[in-house]
Amino acid sequence: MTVLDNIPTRLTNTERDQLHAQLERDGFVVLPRKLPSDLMAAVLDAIDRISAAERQKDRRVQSVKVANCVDLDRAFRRLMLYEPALQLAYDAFGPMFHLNQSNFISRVKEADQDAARKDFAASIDWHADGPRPGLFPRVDGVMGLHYLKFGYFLTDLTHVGGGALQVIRGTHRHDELDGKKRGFIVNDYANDLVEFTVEAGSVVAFHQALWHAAMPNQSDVERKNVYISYCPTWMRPLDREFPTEADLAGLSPEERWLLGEPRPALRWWLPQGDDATRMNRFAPDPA
Ligand SMILES: O=C(O)CCC(=O)C(=O)O
Repeated sequence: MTVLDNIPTRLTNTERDQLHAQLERDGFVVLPRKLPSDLMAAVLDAIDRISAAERQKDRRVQSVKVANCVDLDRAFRRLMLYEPALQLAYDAFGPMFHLNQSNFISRVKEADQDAARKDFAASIDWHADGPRPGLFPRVDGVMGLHYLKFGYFLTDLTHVGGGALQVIRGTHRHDELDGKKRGFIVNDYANDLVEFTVEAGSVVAFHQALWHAAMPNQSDVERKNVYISYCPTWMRPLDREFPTEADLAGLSPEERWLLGEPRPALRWWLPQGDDATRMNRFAPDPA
């Protein structure tokens, strides 16, 4: 059992069964427990340091989005190893999964944002994740789960207009925006619209094909969050190249595995040695 702040974070087998069923039905779940506060503090500190450095480059107040953040600070690698996320990834993909993507966003109040910088770091309209989602293979006529994405919301979003993540329930089983490249109206889906106006420390997991969006932050609370996703080892990561042995110096066997340690081509597909057992601690507990 992992205990940080004396709070056990590991999911029970019953919880993981329920979450897995919910994920299949709705395309998303909110994890039952919040992030431990020491982990939150470490990640927030890293976000603030890196965002400050980015803003130094251009002193106009701006929202910041940084890809592949696991390579920038150990705090993000701790988050990459967050046990409940890896338990759910294990349930989705079995033992042969690794890191697909990591990024953080620090989203300032829209009114403070320079107009020239109103890009996808400032807000992002309705979409399903790609690359070009319609080209992913389908399973039984619907988009398969190719990666599972975790949103870690580190600042309060219970107030109105904070730029929270929104999703439309069940749309992982639809074509992206029902094929409406023009004329998509979110109110047509109002009954299934879910906005995560959650407390700091909340964690949301979702299917890559679920339609989602984040509107501009209209509040005074800077929205800070991290997205980390996992995919089978036979898929390449979305925002990084695989590391060399030198890049992995001093990292744990689990970190090496998730980051994609160098190995012969076939072993990305067929496990050898301890490949299929490296992530064993995230398997369901023995009955
Ligand atoms: O800004 C957000 O929270 C949404 C990010 C998003 O849509 C994405 O990562 O695909």
